[in-house]
Amino acid sequence: MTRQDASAIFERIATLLELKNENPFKTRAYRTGAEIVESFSGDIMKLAAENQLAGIKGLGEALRDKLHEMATTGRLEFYEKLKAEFPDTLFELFDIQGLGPKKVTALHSQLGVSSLADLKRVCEDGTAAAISGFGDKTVKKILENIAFHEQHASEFRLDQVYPIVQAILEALREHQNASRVEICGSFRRGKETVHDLDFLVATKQPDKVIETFVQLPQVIDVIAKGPTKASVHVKEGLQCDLRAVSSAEFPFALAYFTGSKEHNVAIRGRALDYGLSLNEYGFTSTKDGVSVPEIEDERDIYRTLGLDYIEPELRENTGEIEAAEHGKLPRLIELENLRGVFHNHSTYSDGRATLREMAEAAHDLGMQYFGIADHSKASFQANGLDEKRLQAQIAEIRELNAEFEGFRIFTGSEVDILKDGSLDFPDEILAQLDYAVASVHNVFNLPEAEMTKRIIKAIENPYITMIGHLTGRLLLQRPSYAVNVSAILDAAAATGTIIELNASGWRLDMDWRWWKLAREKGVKCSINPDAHSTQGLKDVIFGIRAARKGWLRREDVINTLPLGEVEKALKAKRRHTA
Ligand code: DGT
Ligand code: CA
Ligand code: CA
Ligand code: ZN
Repeated sequence: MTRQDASAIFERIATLLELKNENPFKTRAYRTGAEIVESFSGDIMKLAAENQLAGIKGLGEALRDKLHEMATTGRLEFYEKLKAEFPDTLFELFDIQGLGPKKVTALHSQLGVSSLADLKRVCEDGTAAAISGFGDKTVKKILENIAFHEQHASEFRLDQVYPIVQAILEALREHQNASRVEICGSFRRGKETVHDLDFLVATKQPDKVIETFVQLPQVIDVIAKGPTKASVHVKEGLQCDLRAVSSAEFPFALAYFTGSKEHNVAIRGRALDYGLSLNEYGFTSTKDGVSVPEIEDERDIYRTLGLDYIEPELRENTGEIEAAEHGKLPRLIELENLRGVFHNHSTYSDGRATLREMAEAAHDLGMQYFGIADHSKASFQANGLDEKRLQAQIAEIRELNAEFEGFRIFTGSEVDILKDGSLDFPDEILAQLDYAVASVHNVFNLPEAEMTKRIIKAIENPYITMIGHLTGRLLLQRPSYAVNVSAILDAAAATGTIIELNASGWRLDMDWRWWKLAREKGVKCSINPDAHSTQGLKDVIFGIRAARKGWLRREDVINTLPLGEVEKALKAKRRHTA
């Protein structure tokens, strides 16, 4: 069981106890426990398995025992029993945005709502709007959120599936009969959400590998099992397919099942021009005098067709084939290129680790600098800082910086863009910072023209170094607010304002589909984890995947610059406009 699973179970327990009207202190303990498990800096599941959890602040004996049980048995008796007291369908309600435990409790106890279908019915027939805490407006919003949720049913975010992919790849690679193992499909292409996971193995003994696959501990049920392929469900209904092929077929199957379908179609068409027919098993000659080449890996397939190797992230048939033909493919950024991060939070605002813990974690990850951008005062729900607390933070950073060598903490702020486009801090305050990230955190319902004007006004401020999570989307949960991204990019290019690629698996905002255009306009990117815990710093990997999918190179991303050069990049806009 992963720490994410354990944390999610504590979170569920808290909500179920709330539904049962249990003691709020007990509920609170589970919720805190969930946060600690999620953000603890060491290997908490290993410690739990070895009974080494004593002394972790906020984790009482009852929760320690439960973690131990989960880490050693993979389940929790207490949770199973608690869950059995409620209908299964009740859990559907928790996936609807804007429906917290309080509202769920009210709907459940007053109207007997126990499923998504029930919820829809009471929202549509007016009964929900009649109970306290639910006006017409709330009900309308809930119905919108249900519709959005249904549109994206059976999709999963990259960060949700990432640990599962790692675990399954590792298990298959350990198999003595598997010579090559890969993940294909949308996951390999770095999509921000996926429908299912497509694993591929090269083996001489498909039956043996398939038997191992269907018996993996993650598997909940087996959908289908044949001599060369199998499909299973893992948690929350996520489907995983495995196909077994021979070593000779492997590169062809890898290319085929990586997709995208559109890319495959174009590549197959190109092969025909070369007198070759291409499918998931291999090449066959379609013309006299054309012989089938020797193929060992995907690279050879592309080479045969007169193309440079196309990285999986680029295989969307959006110009990559032409670029590969003319030697014009970008050399894509890699995780190792990142030298530091901006836009992170600490306990000064809504982060779970102290400034020192965050900085040390960044240092331990091999970064050369760490930027702190806690919320500003208008984000009161996130414990935003006023001027005085910001000054205190700047003073603490100065002291901490004296302790490090070859590593620096930059002072920043994630300053709110207010409704009219003005900023939550005056210029005199912003001028004291090394950089500022400006973000929209409220009033999402403005018309597009007004929202665009609001953000452009912030962009025109010389002290705003970059714009945070440009469109405000939460993947699979909340759509973007209305904003003219193309106009924003023009304004960013004209002023030298950086656009963030927020690397949180929930956001991946600005979306990869915009980055190629942004790059062409000369807009620079900053890949920011928006970390609220030391663990959260590792989310940069999702940002890197999205950046690659957006055709970005090392030189397009400012936090690839080493310490000593990045300071200049942060100040460039001020010098030109202030
Ligand atoms: P998703 O929806 O997130 O699972 O996206 P994919 O791309 O992983 O789609 P999936 O799992 O249905 O299929 C995996 C790959 O297999 C897909 O990217 C391309 C290939 N493929 C599947 N069906 C077809 C097809 O009918 N024609 C072609 N050319 N390729 C296909
Ligand atoms: Ca797939
Ligand atoms: Ca599939
Ligand atoms: Zn934010």
